[in-house]
Amino acid sequence: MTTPVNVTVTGAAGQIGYALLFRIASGQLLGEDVPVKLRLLEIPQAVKAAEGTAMELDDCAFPLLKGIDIFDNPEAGFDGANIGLLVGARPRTKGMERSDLLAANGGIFGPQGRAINDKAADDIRVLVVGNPANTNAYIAAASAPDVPADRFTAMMRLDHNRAISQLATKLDADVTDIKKMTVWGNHSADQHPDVSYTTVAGKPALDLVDEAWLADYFVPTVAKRGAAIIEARGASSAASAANAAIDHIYDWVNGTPEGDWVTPGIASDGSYGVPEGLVFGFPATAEGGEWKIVQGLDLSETTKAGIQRNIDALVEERDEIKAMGIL
Ligand code: NAX
Repeated sequence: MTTPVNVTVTGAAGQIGYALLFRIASGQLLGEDVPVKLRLLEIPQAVKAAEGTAMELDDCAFPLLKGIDIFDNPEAGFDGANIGLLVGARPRTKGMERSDLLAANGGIFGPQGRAINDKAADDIRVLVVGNPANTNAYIAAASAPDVPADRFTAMMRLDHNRAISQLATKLDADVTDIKKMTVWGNHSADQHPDVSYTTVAGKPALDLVDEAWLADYFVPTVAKRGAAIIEARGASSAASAANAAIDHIYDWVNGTPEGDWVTPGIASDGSYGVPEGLVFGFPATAEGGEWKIVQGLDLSETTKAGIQRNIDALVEERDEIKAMGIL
């Protein structure tokens, strides 16, 4: 039998964790013929709740689930990990300054990056979901000097899927007809959803929607969808976030479909003027377990401005964590 893949999930007792773990264990993360072992990492106060979730996972009798271990320290949690889903983070609470948020998350993602550096398997692939996801991924990557930086990614896929859904609804199209969507930048309200190269059943999206709809409805609706979900549900996106994490890792490992691309947050190689190392939403394909940024796109002035806005925001966060001595 194939050796099980070790999947470490942090924040396993949280609401995204609850929506994510059952799908991983059922084979949706890696494929329906790939056995998995789950390694749940939580803070000590939440270990009991994680044990409860593990009991429910046991009760599903998933054929592909070959073990569940629960940890409250990163070295043990990431020992032998092939995939790391970093979901647990310090949320912004009322009155919290951005510098406090960055410092608190630096205190989580720095040690987790070091543990990944020292303990994870050589083929480790990391997706950071916990916010601020792009900068948390940057911190984790910078704390793991022995792991190639391109193994640390941040989740932009929920934004990407939201953009596809909004466009499909507008045009009364099937989501599967929509190809080559892009959400540039940061998983924040600064993000720049972009349909410049998107096709809908083979036709350019730009021929089907007008600029006013894009600027006044599409971009703000996608960028502020997280807040709209909180307003409606009284809690932040959970199942859709878990779904996007599954999509991101599945495509990374198994490859993206021919003729399409998706949006991961990946370490910039300098493409499109994004400073090297910043973890940024790019149009990308995956092949052989590696993301490749789609090259050579001509960018409109609107897209260039959107990219620059995101560069500015992420550079500011990066410089702030450096000034605080987190890295
Ligand atoms: P919850 O508060 O339900 O769960 C978070 C869990 O993380 C808790 O069980 C907590 O004990 C655990 N945790 C905290 N610090 C930890 C540490 N150092 N090690 C291990 N576990 C730790 O939040 P949930 O709704 O699950 O959201 C998790 C994160 O995802 C948040 O940061 C949230 O902002 C972020 N999101 C990111 C999205 C994205 O697209 N990138 C979208 C959804 C979501 O908002």
